[in-house]
Amino acid sequence: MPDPLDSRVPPGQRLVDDFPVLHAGSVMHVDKADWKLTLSGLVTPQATIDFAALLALPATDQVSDIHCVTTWSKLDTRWRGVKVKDLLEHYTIDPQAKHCVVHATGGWTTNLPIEELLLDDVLVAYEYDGKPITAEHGGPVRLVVPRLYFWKSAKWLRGIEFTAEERLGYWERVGYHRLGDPWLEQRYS
Ligand SMILES: Nc1nc2c(c(=O)[nH]1)N[C@H]1C(S)=C(S)[C@@H](COP(=O)(O)O)O[C@H]1N2
Ligand SMILES: [Mo]
Repeated sequence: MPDPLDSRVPPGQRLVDDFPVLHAGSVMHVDKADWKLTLSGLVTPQATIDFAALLALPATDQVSDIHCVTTWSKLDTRWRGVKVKDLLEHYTIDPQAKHCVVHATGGWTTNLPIEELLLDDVLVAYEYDGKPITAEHGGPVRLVVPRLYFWKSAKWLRGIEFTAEERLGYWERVGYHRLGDPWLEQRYS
């Protein structure tokens, strides 16, 4: 009998029950009161959104599977946050913008095509499993991009910069795949 879970586990991945903590450098400690998301580059108006403003936006509860390039996958992770798509509703992205650079506190970055950023399940998340996201897991606010390897899900999110050209992020510059689709096993470029 084929295991029905297999269809949810991308090639080369194995399931874990715990929630590993993984990042370059040290854990960033960002106070909710100081947290801000800056929208910059080819977007109007340029803006900063603080934590209260984020909480005031329509929230989404979502259950997603996540897949780290180091081969662990975790099924049914529960997040609450604001869809990027909803957050950007009151902003205009310049038609020349095709990519974005996602900025994290501490200088870490990752890159995404805008069409991936705007998928329905991409969240600016502030709760994990019914509780505020811990600092270890990127709180107070992280990005969650379930359809790509989990390194695209920037912890300690602080900015989204819209660009015409693709600008590679921290891991992408050292050889990780520019897109990182786990179903196509796009680990390295
Ligand atoms: N700011 C930041 N975000 C990051 C990373 C990082 O090094 N810095 N690592 C990524 C990687 S490789 C993974 S697998 C996930 C891990 O998230 P977790 O620690 O909550 O499991 O965060 C991603 N987001
Ligand atoms: Mo990862």
